[in-house]
Amino acid sequence: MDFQLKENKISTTDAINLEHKYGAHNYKPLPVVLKKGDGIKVWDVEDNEYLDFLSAYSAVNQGHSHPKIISVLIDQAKQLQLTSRAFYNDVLGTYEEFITQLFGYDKVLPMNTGVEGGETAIKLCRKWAYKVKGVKKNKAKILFVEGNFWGRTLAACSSSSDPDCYEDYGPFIPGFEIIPYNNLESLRIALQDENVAGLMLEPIQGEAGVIVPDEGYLKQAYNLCKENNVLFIADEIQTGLGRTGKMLCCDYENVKPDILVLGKALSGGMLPVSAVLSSDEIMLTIKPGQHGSTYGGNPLACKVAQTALSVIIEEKMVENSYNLGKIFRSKVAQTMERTNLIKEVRGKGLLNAIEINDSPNSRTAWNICIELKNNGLLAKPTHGNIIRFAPPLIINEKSILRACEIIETSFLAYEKK
Ligand code: IF1
Repeated sequence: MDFQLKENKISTTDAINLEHKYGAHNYKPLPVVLKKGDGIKVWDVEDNEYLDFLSAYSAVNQGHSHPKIISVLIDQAKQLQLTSRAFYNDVLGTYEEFITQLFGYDKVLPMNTGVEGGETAIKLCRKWAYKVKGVKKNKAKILFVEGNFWGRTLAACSSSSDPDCYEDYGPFIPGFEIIPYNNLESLRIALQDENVAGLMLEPIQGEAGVIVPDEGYLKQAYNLCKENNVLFIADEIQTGLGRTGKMLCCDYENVKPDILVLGKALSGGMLPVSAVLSSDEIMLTIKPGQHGSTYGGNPLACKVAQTALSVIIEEKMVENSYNLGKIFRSKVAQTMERTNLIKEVRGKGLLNAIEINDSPNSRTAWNICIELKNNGLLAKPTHGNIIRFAPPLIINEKSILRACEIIETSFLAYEKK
């Protein structure tokens, strides 16, 4: 067996066939094989150029291969990559000070993937329930909302309302209750149970199809939680870090979550970095040895994350996201006048979606994404007939207008077929 790394030159067909033959079939990717990314663009193995309108599900808010993040990655990789938390290191404390002061929290618990951040938030909430709120042992309940998505672990599956996420993965973790999203009455009723310790939700639901709740929902949900001594946990892994036109989506309603979960673009797409931020009262319920991870808070991740956060601020990506998102939605609204295929365009900042005027299980959204790909823009359907459009936050007006042209051309061409 020749274990030499295969030469990079590979055809689209060969690359797809290799993945099909040797890889698990847990995804159905669009038929494009990427080999390079730079800023808002990616290139496939046939050297076709695309505007990336998925940004790796909002992990690449800062654009592909951001030079400052790459430079820090390389320098730190040459210096010290991983110590484990068995020892201190000269990077973690500085990063912890930076991120806690940036978001206004006492402490941060550094993890790796987003779902580990969600798991950490749930463990903190349960610890707080027993140690502070006084809920009876193993009776703590956490509320989730229909349409939520926070990852693929058994806890995430146990709190999911989506059969694709939980089917055949039982038995499920107890103590989770699912209530309707964007529905304050159901929350008020659920909070009557004194064992409820937390509510975890996305301020805009990404996977569910960029579901934007009513104005005031977040604030009133937060207030209901406070009135009932329940923790408001915001999963800002996809909506955070400028994606929706504010640093955090909760900022739109001046809601300060009791526990804030960040991930994805926290590393600018370089490596998995997540973070859970909270108060001393909540965070210090976890004692030494009661939670952790091999890579959590590693020096490489900390340096990359601090730079990834800094460039968002230095390059005014939040303001750009807000302004260009408005242009995107207004341009697509004009396209809506010219085609029957678009039911709605919605979102905030540069987290937007087009809902197709067709049944959720039609292949229209997929076929339109193929049309978009052939015209130089990469996007992917989320649930059924919804296409998410989420470019890196560094995109400029010229490119957003180019993207809107491609979208209009693709929809009109598809409709004619
Ligand atoms: C897949 C979805 C997006 C997330 C929110 C936590 C996590 C995610 C709001 C977990 C992750 C990713 C996972 C990826 C596809 C993608 C996704 F379609 F699955 F739902 F973005 F919408 N909270 N979302 O969106 O973070 O553990 O993955 O780092 O699993 O297919 P992770």
